[in-house]
Amino acid sequence: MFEHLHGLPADPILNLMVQYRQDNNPLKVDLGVGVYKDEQGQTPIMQAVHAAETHLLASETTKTYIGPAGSEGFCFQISRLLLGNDHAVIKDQRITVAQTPGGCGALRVAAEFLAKCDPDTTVWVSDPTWANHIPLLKGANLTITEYPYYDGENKAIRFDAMMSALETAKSGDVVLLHGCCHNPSGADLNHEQWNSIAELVVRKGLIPFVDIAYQGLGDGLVEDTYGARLLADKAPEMLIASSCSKNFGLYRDRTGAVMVISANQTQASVSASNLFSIIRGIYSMPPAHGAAIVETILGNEALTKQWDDELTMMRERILQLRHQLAKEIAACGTEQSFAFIPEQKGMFSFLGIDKAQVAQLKDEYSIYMVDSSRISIAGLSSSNIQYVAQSLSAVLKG
Ligand code: PLP
Ligand code: TYF
Repeated sequence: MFEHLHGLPADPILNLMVQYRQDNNPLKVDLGVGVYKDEQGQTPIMQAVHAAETHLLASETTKTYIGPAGSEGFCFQISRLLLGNDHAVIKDQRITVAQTPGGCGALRVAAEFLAKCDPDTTVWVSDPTWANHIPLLKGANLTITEYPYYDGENKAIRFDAMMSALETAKSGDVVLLHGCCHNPSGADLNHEQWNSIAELVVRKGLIPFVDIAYQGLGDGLVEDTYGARLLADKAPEMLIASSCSKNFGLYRDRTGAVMVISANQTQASVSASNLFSIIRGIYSMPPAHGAAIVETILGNEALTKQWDDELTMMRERILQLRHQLAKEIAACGTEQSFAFIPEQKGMFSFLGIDKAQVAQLKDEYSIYMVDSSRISIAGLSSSNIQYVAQSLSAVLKG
């Protein structure tokens, strides 16, 4: 039976981690997978997370089952963190929230939810988008189509082309939008652009689906939610996938949430029953630990402040690395300008070099990045940034 299978390629991003680990060059630099790293190249456990874990270890009394929605307290806190404490969709009980195994779990559950609403649903994704969006949506047999998003030549959002493409979408089509810190381009929509998208989505009866995996790593915890909050204000129906992997540093603890906003409270209870039924059919209920940490932090003022301060430090360090990289590359006298890097947001930017140059950086300099030339900014540090700039410059000069 198993002989019917044929081998498949590994996840291209996660596979880079393996290749990097096997490289013996002491100068090696990992700009591949999007995980935050400190000056020492470590992905630390945040102190607020550590404090919450210590508290949980001392106070936890049971590990009995929870339901498909996970912890109610976590769901409440995470929806308030995203939408604000007093958002109408929370007050009007139009929102259903379920704790999920990471943002990927949220995306997959949301995809199944859409397929249950209508198996012929079309989801519009940005060109380019995060590579994992495709298998997560295709897993539910949804039809995927692209809208233009990033212009690699001009390092800018192709906003007019994006809007023209979405004008051709039909009522009931779903538009997947990155809430902030677009992965892979780092090019984020401004407020005016979000306003235009909200107008279009409502006018055409499209369903916005916001994936937000980097809240707090772009402009700020509240600032990064502009688009999600606006769409939740305006659209009668909406989906959100949120992740705590990056902003709480909980990657392997698989912590996230799916949110379904329905047109009214009655519909919301029908949506909830379907959402929970889907979850039961996939993994029954989510893992508890990561969400318990988040719930503990967000339910405690001092821990929230500590976490917010740590997150602010991470965000500011990423921005500083962006400025420093652009400066170091310019200092090498490269012809091309990299001044766009500090203008972009979050963990990623494209260097804009070709596949052969990416391979050369890996093979000759042990500098690892995704084939598309996407770099994870947090992989830089004061000890490797000059090496990266000089190596890039050497490759560019041929
Ligand atoms: N969405 C985007 C755009 C991402 O980059 C990621 C990865 O970090 C996720 C969702 C979900 O990640 P996770 O499942 O680790 O929470
Ligand atoms: O894009 C990234 O690097 C992160 C991490 O299957 C990631 O979003 C990469 C691949 C994957 C899950 C997470």
